[in-house]
Parts: sequence; C-alpha cells; structure tokens
Amino acid sequence: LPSIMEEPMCLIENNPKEQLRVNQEALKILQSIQQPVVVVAIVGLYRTGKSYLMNKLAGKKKGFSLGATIQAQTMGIWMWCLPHPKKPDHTLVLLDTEGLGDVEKSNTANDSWIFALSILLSSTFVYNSMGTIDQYALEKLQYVTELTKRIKVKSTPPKDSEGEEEDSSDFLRFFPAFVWAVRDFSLLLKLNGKPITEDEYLENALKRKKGTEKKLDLAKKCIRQYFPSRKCFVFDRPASRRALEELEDLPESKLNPDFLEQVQHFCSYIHEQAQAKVIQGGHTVTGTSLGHLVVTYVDAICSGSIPCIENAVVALAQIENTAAVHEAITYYEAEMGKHLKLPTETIEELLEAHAQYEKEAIKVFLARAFKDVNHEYQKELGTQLHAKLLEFCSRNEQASSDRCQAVLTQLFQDLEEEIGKGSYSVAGGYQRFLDDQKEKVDQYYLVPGKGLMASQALQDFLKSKEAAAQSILQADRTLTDKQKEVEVERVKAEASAREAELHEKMKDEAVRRAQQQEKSFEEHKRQLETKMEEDRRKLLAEHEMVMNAKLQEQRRLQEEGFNREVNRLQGEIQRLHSAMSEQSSGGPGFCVIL
Ligand SMILES: Nc1nc2c(ncn2[C@@H]2O[C@H](COP(=O)(O)OP(=O)(O)OP(=O)(O)O)[C@@H](O)[C@H]2O)c(=O)[nH]1
Ligand SMILES: [Mg+2]
Repeated sequence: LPSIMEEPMCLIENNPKEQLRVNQEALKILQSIQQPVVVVAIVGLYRTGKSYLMNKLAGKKKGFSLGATIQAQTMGIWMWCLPHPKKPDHTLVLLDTEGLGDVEKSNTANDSWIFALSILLSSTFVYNSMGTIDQYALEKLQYVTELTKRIKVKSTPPKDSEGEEEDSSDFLRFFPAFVWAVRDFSLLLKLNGKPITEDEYLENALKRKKGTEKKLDLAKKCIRQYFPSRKCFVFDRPASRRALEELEDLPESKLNPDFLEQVQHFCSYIHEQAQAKVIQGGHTVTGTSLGHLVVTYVDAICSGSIPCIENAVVALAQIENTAAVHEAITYYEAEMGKHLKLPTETIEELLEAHAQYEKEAIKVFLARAFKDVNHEYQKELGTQLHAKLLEFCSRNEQASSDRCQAVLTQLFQDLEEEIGKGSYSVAGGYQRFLDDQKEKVDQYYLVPGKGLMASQALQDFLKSKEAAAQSILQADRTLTDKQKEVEVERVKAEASAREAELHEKMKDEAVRRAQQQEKSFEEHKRQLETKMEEDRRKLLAEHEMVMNAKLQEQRRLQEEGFNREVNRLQGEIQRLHSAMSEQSSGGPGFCVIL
C-alpha cells in the first residue's frame, strides 16, 4: 500500500489571536480517504513527549516535529494518515495536539477546545502526562471537568434542572476509549506490597473518597463517568537527561531497553486493539466523513456555539446519504454499461441485468447510508433506479430500431431499385413483387441481434412501402378489378393482424416491467430489513456496553459510599432500560417506495 502522507500536516490551525481554522489542504487529503479510520489522538501538557510517542505509533523515526527546548513545539492539531499496520483496508489517523497549559503561549484560550475536539474526533484518546498519576496530574486534567461546557450530545437542551448532568450521562455512548500514558514513571507498580498492573494502578488513582476536595474528585468522577473503557501504560525515562535532547537521532542501543519494550507494548496494543471510529448506532466513520465532522465541529466553535454530536451526525447523515445514492446510481450505470449489450434480444435479458445490478446498487447504498429517517434516501434511490431502468429500456429500443432500420435498408436495396426502374409495373408484376418482398421479409427474420423492435420496425417499413405496392397492384393488367379489391382487403387485414400482434407484445412487455417493479420493491424491502436488523443489533450492543459500564460504575460508587450518585445512576439505568425495550419493539417498516 502506498503511504497516503509522507509526513504529518496541520489539520486544525491555532494561530495567536485568531480563531481555529481547518487547513483545507489537509482536509482534502482526509476526505479523499474512503476507508474506515482508526483515529488515535494524543493530548496532554506541553513538552511531555507526545509527538515522540506518536511517531512511534506511525512506525517512523521522524514525523511530528519535536522540539528540544522547553518551548511548545506543536501548534493546533496535526494529522498523519497512514495505512493501518494491522487492519487491512483501514487507515490509521494519528492526531497530535499542541501541548496544554503552556503559560508562555499567547493563546491558551483554545486549549480546552483542542481537548474537546480531540475527544470528538478520535476513537482512542491518549492522555499523556509525566511522572505519576497523583493529585498534581489530576489537577492538570481540569479540562475533562469542563467538557459539559464544550460538548453537547443533544441539540435540544434537556428539560430538568439537572440538565448538564443529564446530557453528560450520554457522553459514555459517544466518547473514545481512554488511554493514560504515564511518561518518566519512576515508581514500582505495587500496592500494599503486592504487584499490580498498570490498569490497576490507574483505577486505584481514580478511586474516590468522600470528603475529597471537589476539584480533584470531579476529575476522577468525570473520567470514570465519560469514557467507555480505560487503559494505562507506564514508560520509564528513555535515556539520560543529556541524551533526551537528541532522542530522535539516538540509536536504539543507546535507549533504556525497558523503555523500548514499553513503547513496543503500547504500540502493539494500539495497533491491535484500537477500534475504527464509529458514530451513533455503530456506523463506521471513513476519512471522508471524519473530514465532515472536523468542519462541522470547528464551524460550531468559531460561530460561538458548543459542538453538538447529534447535530453533527444529522448533518453528516445528509451528506453521506446523498453521496450513497449517487454512488449506487453510478455503480448501477457502470455495471449495466459494462455487461449489457444493446439491443438485447428479449426484454427479459434487460430486466434480469437490471435486477442483478439493482440488487448490488442497493447494497452499495446501504453500506454507506445511515440514519436514513423514514427511508427517504432509499426511496430516492428507488425512484432514480426506476428512472434509469426506463432510460435503459428506451436506449435499448432505440438501439434496436437503428439496427433494424439498417438491416431493412440493406436487405431491400435491390427491391427498391427494381421498383424505381419500374420492373414490377408490368403484367404479372404484382405477384413477382409479392414473392420478392416475401423473400426479403424471410431473410429479415433470419438476421440475428435485431432486438425488441424487430416487428415494429418491419411493420413501419412495410407500411411506408404500401403506396408503392398499391400502384404496382393497380398497374398489373393480369388481375381483374375484383381480384384487386380482394387483394387490397387482404393486405389491409394482414397489416391489422400484425398491428394486433404488436399490441399484444407491447402489453406483455409492460406487464413484465410492472412485475419487475414489484420485484424491485421486494428487493429493496428485503435488503432494508437485513440492514435494519443489523442496525438494531448494533444499537442493542451499544446499549449493552453503556449499561454494563454504568452498572460497573454504580457498584464501585456503592463501595465508595456515594449513595446519592448510586441513586442517580439507578435512574439513568432505568431510563436506558425503557429506551432499549422501546428500540427492540421495532421501528417503522419500509412502506411504499415507488
Ligand atoms: N523525559 C522525557 N523526554 C522525552 C520523552 N519522549 C520524548 N522526550 C523528549 O522531550 C522533548 C519534547 O518531546 P515532544 O515529543 O516534542 O513533546 P510534546 O509533548 O510533543 O511537546 P509539545 O508539542 O510542545 O507539547 C524532546 O526533546 C524529546 O526528545 C520521554 O518519555 N521522557
Ligand atoms: Mg508535540
């Protein structure tokens, strides 16, 4: 796989005294990625080795630029899109962010927006800090406690007085996995003399005690409440202080082997476990849609409002569903064009091809579409596919007409010449004319590949020659007036018999087309039901994940003695329960498409 980006690029610019701005060049690259994206963002205080660690995740020696001085190096949010090292057909999107809390920085105002954006855009959120997870580290995480002012889930504000709390209870459903990376960790992983894992170390640090200072307690509470999963990695100091300045250029042999192993462990965890980004109901986010989210969220911030997940999802669904219809139609047209040779011998041939590629086009649509309320976009697809079918039908007829016309002109060429020369305008000429014409007609029937319009074209052709035939008949002196009269009647009757036959055939084709429409509808319905079933399964899984996390947190709060919060969670759990049973009773079905 070719690397998508040779080096990282700034995605969201944060310049002093200016608003955040999306870098259009980077956005274009991101939006050109149609694969699902695994998005890993790293956030933390300035000068804590974030960019260095991201380069390790990229598997590159250099990339995100580090600075050796104490001044902040990275500004805004930088992006690096790479072929995922472990998941085929996925893109790994690394987001490196500007260090938080640098007092020398002229624009700390955007720090909390950068924190919030990293959460909104990532599927795995790495919080990076130095030393230990202690009181100081938790104090520095005040950004997490301000998230209710930075992120809204629902567009309509919750009604009751506990509004904020109510809305943030949904964070769990949308937030990325949380990973805490502790750098230059110098403690032993032991608790009361017993060895503990890194995760246990984190959970222990997040233990809440009654009577703790509100600010500290709140950070713990928020981390536990907002994130669906938590994980911790500790890292030794990589090298001696002097060597740290040129860490990037140091050969691995000069680095602390423990550090190397820890980095290795961290990277394989992220590569193997970090999930693709999904939004509401388990719909996978591609580079294209992630780009739309970037624009929506940054726009909201710049216009002075709080980014709202629900609004972003609605806006994204509109863009994506429109694109899904377009993609499906383009697919259908290309496949029909590739596999269908016009004119077809029968209408079935065309209808069968239509049924096949319509089925595949619906699949293409459903793979991309989501949150298609009332199946509006699928109905639109149905309408457009039907219009395309009619278009193919008429192109098929045109191709057939053209072909028949050419065949007739060629076959009847010498007959025309004979008529022109007056060869039949002699005694006994009419019978000879009829015989010759019959021979040509028989030959015409034998020519293959004329298509659906063969009879119609012949009928029209013979009709156009009727006047000539009539004058040959009238000129033939071997026939009596009576015989001529009978002949005129016979020709008329023959013509109207052919007409009637044609009419029957057209009626028959119309019936077949109508049957096809019925089949199309059934196909739409069948595929939609499968998809809805799948969506319901995903939604239930999501519910279950949220429920389990809440139950677990509730048990923990019980142990810690936070009874009021236990009760509040109980309320949330109950609301979830009823929402879930509403869901599983099934949504609206698929009604009348075409
Ligand atoms: N002590 C220590 N230094 C590190 C570590 N990793 C990288 N460094 C060094 O710390 C300095 C800053 O590293 P960066 O990766 O640029 O840190 P950053 O967090 O991205 O910095 P900002 O972008 O300014 O916030 C560089 O000289 C690195 O070589 C580490 O684990 N421990
Ligand atoms: Mg950096």
